[in-house]
Amino acid sequence: MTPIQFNEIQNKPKIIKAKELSIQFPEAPIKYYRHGWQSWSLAAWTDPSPIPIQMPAIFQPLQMDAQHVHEKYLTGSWLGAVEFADGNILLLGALATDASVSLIQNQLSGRSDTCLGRQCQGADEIEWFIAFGQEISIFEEYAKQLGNRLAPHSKEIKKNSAPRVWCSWYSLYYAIDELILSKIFKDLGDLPFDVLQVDDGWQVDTGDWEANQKFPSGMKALADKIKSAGRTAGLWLAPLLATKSSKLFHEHSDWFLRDEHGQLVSAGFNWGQPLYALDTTHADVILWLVALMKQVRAWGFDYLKLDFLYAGALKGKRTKDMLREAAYRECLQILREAMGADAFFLSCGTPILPAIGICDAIRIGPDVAQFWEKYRDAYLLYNPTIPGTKNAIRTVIHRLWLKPLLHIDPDVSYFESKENLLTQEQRNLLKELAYICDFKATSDLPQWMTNDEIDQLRSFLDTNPKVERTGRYTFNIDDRMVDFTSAIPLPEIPKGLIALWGRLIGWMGDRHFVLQIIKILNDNSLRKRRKSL
Ligand code: 9PG
Repeated sequence: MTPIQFNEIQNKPKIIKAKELSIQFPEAPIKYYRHGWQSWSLAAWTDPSPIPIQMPAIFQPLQMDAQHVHEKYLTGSWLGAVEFADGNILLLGALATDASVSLIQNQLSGRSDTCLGRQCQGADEIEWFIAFGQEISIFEEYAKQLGNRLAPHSKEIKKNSAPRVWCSWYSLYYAIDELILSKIFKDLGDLPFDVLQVDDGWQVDTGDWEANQKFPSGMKALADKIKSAGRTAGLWLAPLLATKSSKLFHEHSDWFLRDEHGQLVSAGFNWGQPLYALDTTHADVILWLVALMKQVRAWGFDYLKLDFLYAGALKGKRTKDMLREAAYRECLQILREAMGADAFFLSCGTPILPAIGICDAIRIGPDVAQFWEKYRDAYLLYNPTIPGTKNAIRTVIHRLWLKPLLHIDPDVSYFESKENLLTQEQRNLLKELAYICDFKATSDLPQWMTNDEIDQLRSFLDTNPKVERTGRYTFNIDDRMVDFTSAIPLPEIPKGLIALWGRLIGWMGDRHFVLQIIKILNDNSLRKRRKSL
C-alpha cells in the first residue's frame, strides 16, 4: 500500500503509479461521493456513513457491482471523493479499469484488481489521479486524464451532436408489434427525430435475436420502413446474456460464464427468468457476437442500443484468464469493430470506465418512468437503482463530468400528460436535463399528446439552449434558473417496524414466483394500454 501525504497534493493534481494506495486527511469529511459500477448503479454525494444494502438481492448483479455488496467500507467503482467543511473536495480516481476506491475512516484507499491471487509485479501497477480543490475543475481534470488514456478519439466521437431519438420503450414497453410501430412512425409526421429506435419486444427470446411472430415481415422490412422516411433505424439488443428458455442456451450451455465450481454465474433476473452471461472470451462466442452485429447492420439498423452489457464484466472463470473489466473492454472493442465505425453505438447497463473510448454514447443513470418514485422501492427496499424519474435524475446529475468524453444519455423526457403521473415541474426537470446532457429522446406517442404538447416536443427537439452550471445542482439554461435539488436526497434509512417490513418485502422480491406474478400483472396492464390505442 503506497501512502500519499495530504499536503503533497494540496496545490496540484498528481498522477501516481501504484497497485494500492491510500491518502489520510486531517479532518473528517462531511460527504462522500460514491460512484456506482454501471449505468443504472447509484452515483451520488451522500453522508459518509453506510446506507442499507439495496434489495431484492436477486437484482444485485444487474443493478450494482455484486462484488461490493458486502464490503465493510463505503466503496465505489474506479473513483471516490470526499467533501470537507470548507467546500473543497479530494478525489481519488483510477486511470484504468478493474479498480475501486473505499472510504475507511479518514482515509481514501484505492485498490486495483491486477495480480489478485498471485505475487504482484511492477507491471501490475496502474495510474491513479489524486486532486484537492474545487469539485467542478477537479472532475474536469480527471475526465481529461481518463480521455488521454481511454478515449484518444473523443473529439471525433463528439464532433457531431447526438441524434434526436424516438424510442419505443417508455410508452409501449414490450407491447410493440409491426402494425402499431408503423402507425406511430407515420403519426410522428415531420417531428424532427433523427432516429426511430425499436426497443425490447421484437426478439424471439433473450439470446435469440430474430424477429418474433409480432413482426411477420421481419426486421429488414421494419428498418426499410424507418429509412424510407429519411430517418436512421435504431435497434435494442442485449447481446451478452440469455435466459434458459432460449435456443442459444439450449444449444450452447457451454458458452456461459461459470464460477470456479462450475456453477453458472447469475446475471440477475428479468423477463420473468434468471439471466446468464456469455463468456465473451470463448472463441465461438466471439464469432457468434460478430455475426450478430453484422446481421443487424445487414437488416439496416445503424443505431444500436446494446443493453444489459454488465453481463460481460461479471466475476467468473473465463476461457481466457483475464481481469473481468479488461475482458469486457476487449468484448466492446470486438462489438464495435463488427458493427463498423459508422454505426452509432449506445451502451446501456454498462460498467462506465471500460466503455469510454469505444462507444459513441453511454446511459449514465437508471431508467426514468412515468412516476417520480415508489414508496416500496425507495423506502422499503432502499433501492436507488430501480426505474423511476427521481432515481434517474439523481445519478445523471452526479455523472455529468463524463460529458467531455462521449455522448451522455440521461434517458427520455416526457411531454404527454395523459399516461403520466409526473407533475409538469418534474417533466420539466427531465427536459432541462436533456438540454444539459445534449441528448434528446422521448417515447411519447403522438396519439397521447395534445396539440400543445406536440408543439412543446417540437420546440424541445429544435432548441439548443445555452447551459451554464452555477452549482452542484443548479444551472442557468438560457434565462431560466434550474435547480435539481428535489431529486437528490436519498430516502430516510428505514428503522424498526418499517425496516422489518422492508426486509420481508425484499425476501418476497427474491422469490421467482413473486416476480413472475408481478410480470403477469404488468403484461396485462400493458395489453390494456395497447388495446386503447
Ligand atoms: C428494455 C429496457 C430498456 C431500458 C433499459 C433496460 O431490473 N432492472 O433494474 C432493470 C433496469 C433497467 C431496465 C430493465 C430492468 O431497462 O435501461 O431503456 O431498454 O432495458 O428491457
